[in-house]
Amino acid sequence: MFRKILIANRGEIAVRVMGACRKLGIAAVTVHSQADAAAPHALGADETHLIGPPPVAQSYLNIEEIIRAAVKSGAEAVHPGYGLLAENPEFARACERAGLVFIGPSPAAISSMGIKTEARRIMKEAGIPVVPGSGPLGTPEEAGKAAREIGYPVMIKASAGGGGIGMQMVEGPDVLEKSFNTCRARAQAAFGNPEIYLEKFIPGPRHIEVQVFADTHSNCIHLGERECSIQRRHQKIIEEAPSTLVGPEMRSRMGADAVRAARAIGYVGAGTVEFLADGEGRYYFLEMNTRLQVEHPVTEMVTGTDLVVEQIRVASGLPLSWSQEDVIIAGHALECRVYAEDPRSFRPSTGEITSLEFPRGENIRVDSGICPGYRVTPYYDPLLAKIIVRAGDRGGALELMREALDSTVIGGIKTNIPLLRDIVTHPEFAAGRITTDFIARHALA
Ligand code: MV4
Repeated sequence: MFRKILIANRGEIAVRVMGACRKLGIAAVTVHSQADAAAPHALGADETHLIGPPPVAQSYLNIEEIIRAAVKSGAEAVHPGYGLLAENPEFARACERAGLVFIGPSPAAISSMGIKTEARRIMKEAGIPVVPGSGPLGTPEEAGKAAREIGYPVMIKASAGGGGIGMQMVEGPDVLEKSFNTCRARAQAAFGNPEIYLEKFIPGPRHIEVQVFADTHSNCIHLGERECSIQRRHQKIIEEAPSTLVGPEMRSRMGADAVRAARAIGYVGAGTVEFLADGEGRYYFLEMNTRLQVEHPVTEMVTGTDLVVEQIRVASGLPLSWSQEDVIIAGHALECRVYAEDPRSFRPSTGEITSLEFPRGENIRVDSGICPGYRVTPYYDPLLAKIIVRAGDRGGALELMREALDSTVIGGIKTNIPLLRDIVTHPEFAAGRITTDFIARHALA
């Protein structure tokens, strides 16, 4: 087992990974920018290194500086968290070159899933249902031909995108060329890669993702699904496990498909296979995330696992701690993401945290990256904390979440807690009638 790990991230996830290191008796080294010298992930580490000025391009995305800190500290492995460098194959390769174990899959696995047309091709070949659609498209004429075959409406998406960034719905052939050019220009600007492709538009879909885990001894299992359909501008707000849409039969089919997807790319570590479900029992592969997800705690709560501890064990070469039969989904878990934003305008809110109180209780977990006196700046993701609850059933979890939200105090900045409260107390949400347009449909934003 490793003696020292460097955490190449910040905020709540850096703190979360530190907790797993503590459990395993591993020293945790963190990195911080000038804006984060007083952040919990810097103050709470066994050792922390200043890596640069506030902007991420000069600090948390500065591969050279992070590798330098890792080597200097004598760390044997690097945990990337999520976002930032977590799905950057260059970073995984730079770790390898420096003799550091990257806690995650191989650079090749990261690369193949980063290009969505490549991911779709691989999964289709592996026999996994993918959204009907095209390969990479070069010209509007090619796109027109593909769209006619698929049938309108269609979605145009960026190959290098993901998470809905840059995608556009196209109702019919008269607007296809315009959308094609817009999407292509946006893809080039956002990802430096103009490649785009088409998918059939799936109306009123649900976003359901399956947690998978593989080790270096050819074992691969799934840990059930998470429902992530409550989103705003492709930003998830509330996640839960299990999904109200998924029964035992669908779970084992989706789980088997997700495991097949992971095996198809020789996956190692924690991964997530995203599906779009149409509400009639059909589901389609959308993309695979080759990292630990923000919402991993809901899976941990219903399976009684620690996915970060397992990531570290697997990276050190140990076999998986569980077989498929060991994974039992019990009860219901919900996660609310607390963002630093104005609950009406959704504009980011910045300032010093003047007071802070989080709920406590046996079935309540709070993963947070802030403390009183910390200054929230506009440089980083506005996620402040995640409130996670568990109960025997969904109704109990909803009730406990409302109580947890009501006993949370964050002073000095604005947060989205009022919006979260509106959602968890909404009768339609309680009834499980969740769709991807829930917030807009119920005029909560
Ligand atoms: C779609 C879709 C309909 N048809 N693809 C948005 C986030 C990204 N993961 C994919 N997204 C979508 N892709 C096809 N072919 C509708 C969405 C979508 C969505 C999906 C899941 C959860 C919330 C959503 C909100 C808007 C659109």
